[in-house]
Amino acid sequence: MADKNKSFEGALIVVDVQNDFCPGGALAVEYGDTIIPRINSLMRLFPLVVATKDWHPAGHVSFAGAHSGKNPGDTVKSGGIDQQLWPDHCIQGTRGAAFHDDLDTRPVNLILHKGTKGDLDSYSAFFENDHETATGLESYLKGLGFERVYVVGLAEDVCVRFTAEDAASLGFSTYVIADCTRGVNIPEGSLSAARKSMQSKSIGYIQSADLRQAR
Ligand code: VGL
Ligand code: ZN
Repeated sequence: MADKNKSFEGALIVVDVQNDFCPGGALAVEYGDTIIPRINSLMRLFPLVVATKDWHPAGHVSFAGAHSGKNPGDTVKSGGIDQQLWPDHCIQGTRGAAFHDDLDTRPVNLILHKGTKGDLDSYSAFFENDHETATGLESYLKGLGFERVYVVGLAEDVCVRFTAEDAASLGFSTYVIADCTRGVNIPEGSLSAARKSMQSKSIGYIQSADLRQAR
């Protein structure tokens, strides 16, 4: 997998840079779009780029609208899993589910759709929320010889967090690039809890400038 023209041995995972997670979207992350120019320039430094899309069928189990009397922020039990409810978002094929127009998709090697089953959510790019059903990304990356991943995108306290934590537990050396991610912080406190949890799992927090200097 070594590509002498690229700076890093690791793969870059760009999580859910979609319209619905950016200002004006159904589940907007404040300033979510401001990370995109930095992600665009970083992608060029990596030998492999994976981009994920949250890609839900209409009526998905994570949608408050699919549970009568429930609101975003409530939690329900589904298949023995605590499912937090969100506004309806990233419905397959809609404008909200499309990548943000500013994201340069040309360097992307693999686009992974997740959360595609109606009754099971998937925050992580590696496993669905039953923590058993694999997406295939582990085998893909390991099959190509990657041992290190860098995670960027949206939202820091949800899909970036669970992607990074699964990567670390699968044995990848794992970094989150702090200025290339933003949190939704729902419920309040979720972002600080996520950072604490990631740090306890030996996930490195770095700045994109550190990466450029490491070249
Ligand atoms: C996400 C909430 C629900 C995310 C996806 O991409 O972080 N958050 N679905
Ligand atoms: Zn979702």
